[in-house]
Amino acid sequence: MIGSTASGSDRVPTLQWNARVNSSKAKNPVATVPGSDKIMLENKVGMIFGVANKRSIAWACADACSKQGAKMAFTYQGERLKENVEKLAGELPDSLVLPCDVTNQAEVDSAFEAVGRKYGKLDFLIHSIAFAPREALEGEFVTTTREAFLSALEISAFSLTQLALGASLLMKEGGSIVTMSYYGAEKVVMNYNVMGVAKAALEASTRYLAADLGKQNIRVNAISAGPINTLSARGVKNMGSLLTYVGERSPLKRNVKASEVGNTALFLVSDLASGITGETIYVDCGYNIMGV
Ligand code: 1JT
Repeated sequence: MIGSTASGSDRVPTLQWNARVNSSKAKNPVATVPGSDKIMLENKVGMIFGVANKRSIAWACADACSKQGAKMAFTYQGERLKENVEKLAGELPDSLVLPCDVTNQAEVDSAFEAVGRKYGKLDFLIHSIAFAPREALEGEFVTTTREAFLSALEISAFSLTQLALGASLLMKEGGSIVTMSYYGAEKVVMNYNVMGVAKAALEASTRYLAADLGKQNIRVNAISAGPINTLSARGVKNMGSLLTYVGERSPLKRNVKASEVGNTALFLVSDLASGITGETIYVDCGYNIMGV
């Protein structure tokens, strides 16, 4: 049990480990509202953007949501990733796999249409996509090309607005949208460069979308995750030393795990977060609070 229990009308939802979904061997146990014995995302439908392989943050989110009963559609970008995503999604009941390159509006429209046809509604969307040309994530920001700037901002930031509009048409009973950001949105992180500018736009978009969609009971939040060794991160020079640096300085003295980001996404898409919108929540082992 986590937290305290109160009785009668003072009863505040606390969290308890759910025996139904957590076997004693479960690597990443998940929490549910006690007393109810109900799973958190029963009858909920989600869409997950950004799975490349099993180490993806998007997959960690899907895994946490699936353990709480959600059904999900997965999108992949490019034929190269199709097989990976089909294999992973194939492990989950009632899943759907769709191609979706966010620079192609027709593909985005068909993805939402397919979800509408299969499930008849959408309850949550997890946006975990970003792109910048590799050269743009090295050296100085001042040399960023127009092309690199525009593609990074289009794919990493504009896509949230684009997907939020599509999702809102299917979120008839309200919903929750979660996106992934990084500390470089707020402070200069060497080499993060144009991605930092894109993530700043993404976090601001989160607030503007939250303001617009609140009247439809759609919440929009960002998770600012600490660095994680994913496929995207592997393409980055000196990722190993960044992980060591952050791991040594964070209050928890380690790097964050993808499963911890996944569990936070689960919380944000669940009713436990019903009062939270427009926020950027750090899931970074506390790194961002440190001064010197
Ligand atoms: C992208 C990549 C977005 C890597 C990303 C990302 N958001 C966080 N990371 C990890 C990272 C990358 C750098 C960094 C710190 C963390 C790669 C593909 C494009 C999208 O700099 C210190 C460069």
